Amino acid sequence: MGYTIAQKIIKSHLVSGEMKTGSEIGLKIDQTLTQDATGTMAYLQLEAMGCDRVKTELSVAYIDHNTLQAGFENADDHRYIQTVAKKHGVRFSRPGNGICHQVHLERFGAPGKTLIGSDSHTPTAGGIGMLGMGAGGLDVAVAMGGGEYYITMPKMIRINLVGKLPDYVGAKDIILEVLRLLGVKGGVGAIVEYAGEGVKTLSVPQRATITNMGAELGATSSIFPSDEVTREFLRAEGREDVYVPLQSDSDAEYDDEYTIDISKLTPLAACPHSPDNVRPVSSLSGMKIDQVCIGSCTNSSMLDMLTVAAMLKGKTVHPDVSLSISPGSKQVYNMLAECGALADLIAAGARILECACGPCIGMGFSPKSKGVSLRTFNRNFLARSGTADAEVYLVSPETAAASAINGVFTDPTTLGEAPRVEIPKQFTVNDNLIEMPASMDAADAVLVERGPNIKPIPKGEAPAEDLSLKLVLKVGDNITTDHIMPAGTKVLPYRSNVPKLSEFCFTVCDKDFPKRARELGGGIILGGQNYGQGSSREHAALVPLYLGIRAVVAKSFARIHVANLINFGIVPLVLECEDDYEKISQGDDLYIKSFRKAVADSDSATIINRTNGARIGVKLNFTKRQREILLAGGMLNFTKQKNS
Ligand code: MIC
Ligand code: SF4
Repeated sequence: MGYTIAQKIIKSHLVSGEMKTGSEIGLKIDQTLTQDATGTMAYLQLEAMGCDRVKTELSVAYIDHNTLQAGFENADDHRYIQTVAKKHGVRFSRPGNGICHQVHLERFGAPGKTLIGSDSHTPTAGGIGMLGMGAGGLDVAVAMGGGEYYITMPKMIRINLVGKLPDYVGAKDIILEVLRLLGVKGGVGAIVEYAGEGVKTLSVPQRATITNMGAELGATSSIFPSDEVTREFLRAEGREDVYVPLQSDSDAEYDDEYTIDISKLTPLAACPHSPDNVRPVSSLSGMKIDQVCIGSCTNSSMLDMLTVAAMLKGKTVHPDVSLSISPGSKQVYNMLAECGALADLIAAGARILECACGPCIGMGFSPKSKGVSLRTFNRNFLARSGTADAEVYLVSPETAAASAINGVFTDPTTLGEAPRVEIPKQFTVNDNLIEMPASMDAADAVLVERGPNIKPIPKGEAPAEDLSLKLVLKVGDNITTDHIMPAGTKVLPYRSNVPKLSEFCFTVCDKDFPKRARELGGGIILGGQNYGQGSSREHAALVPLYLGIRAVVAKSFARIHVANLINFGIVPLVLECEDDYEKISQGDDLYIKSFRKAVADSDSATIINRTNGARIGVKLNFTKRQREILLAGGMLNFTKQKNS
């Protein structure tokens, strides 16, 4: 039997385990990336593990999330990351150089290689035929130290693309269609591969829009073949030398297969508050809008920006609409300036932001109360924009630009002839904002600067003999990491300060949660399906740990989050029978006899609800490695014990 693209990359990077769907495998990681909102923790952990020099082929530290610098906190973190990167052999992408995924695609991504990043949208690299996966900072630190990255061997989903996109329909509409088909849980435990004739019609940035938002399917990764289009992109970046062709074998087997005729697609929008709540733009036409934001790692390439500039040229943004544009990288920004398209955007009245995550992570540009905001981003989770009652719709740059001009939701296909946009054959390459690390000899002399915002990482604890704790919070299905640990201007500056962050934990769902958890000295959380979807932020585990959470019970968990819980010694327990969710209420006294023993060697345990007498079965489906980590009270303790 032949191999899929992903299986080929996995096979050539397999260090441990068997390539059997559902079993744990350990992979050699060629490249890593971090960003500043997760990076401080990752490097603190690298230091705590005693690793002097990274062992990967390439590791890059980006500054792109926390660039507002409303106080000293972000700037402190930037300087810490800059100095720690220099000392440990990591390249540093300075603030102003762009969004990690966009820059990585442009300057470092390579077909056939593996990449993990402390950001859930790391699969963007799949647009160039690279196996990119999002991970918690601790897993990235381990990979930087030369350790394997463990995943569950994914199943393979193939999506055949047929035809060619019509005018005004973008790559974003393809991935929105996939989200409509599969839903936010549809990719869990899977790698999504794109194939078929339609693939050839899509440029690398378009492919990257699709693989980027594969994160919203819950997929482990998404990937395109590496072909002549890939080679052309790499040539334009002056990096043709890293090109290798990569296709699936004709007899490769897939677990699921879908076909999308992209020539029949119409503009789509993901409606509040979930990326899979997809409807045709035509059904929303005429709805009054207040804001449009164009950018983010999903839609900020030269192609996206040129398309928007061509649509805005000679027009004025509607008086009731505020339009922000953030190009994805300095390269894109520079080229927009060089070709004059930037002038068209400015003239139309767009508010041009720096090339960073910006409004996507709630760093400014929050909509007005009950505001309707159209965004070319990838997530429209409740309150992520910074305005709790805002209605955020995820759309393509084409729909965004058309609507910004008209002041109402506008289907761009109604606008007449589409502008023809050509991306340059050669990109402007200037890596002057990427700082090289110190040489081995000079590394000792580099002083790592730690500002007062950087606080120690909370320590995990080994599981108690018997677990006896209260249910401190009960939440529903599809709880995102933005619910658990919100972001935005007020919170993000404290990503290196867990005690301060804890004041915001779960406040989107229940503003009293931090106080209650503190008063009770911690407890257990109960969730529904897909608990912890969204971001890779390990703060969604670290902060509950700090508040004394020892276990989370749920109907099911999202991949990266469950790994983060285990890494920090919080035991994830899966309900054997989903209906038992009803048998536990907030405030109940829960008891698991011989809890520690169950973590050590049992696949199941029974929670006794001492408040109502119910007995609830839970599964502990852990590998031997995961049990050892949990018993040690988390990965850092585990690594220390192993090394002592
Ligand atoms: C996001 O899009 O939610 C983020 C911010 O990029 C996160 C990382 C973080 O929380 O720092 C992600 O996607 O992993
Ligand atoms: Fe940044 Fe938004 Fe992309 Fe996350 S999804 S990396 S916040 S641009």
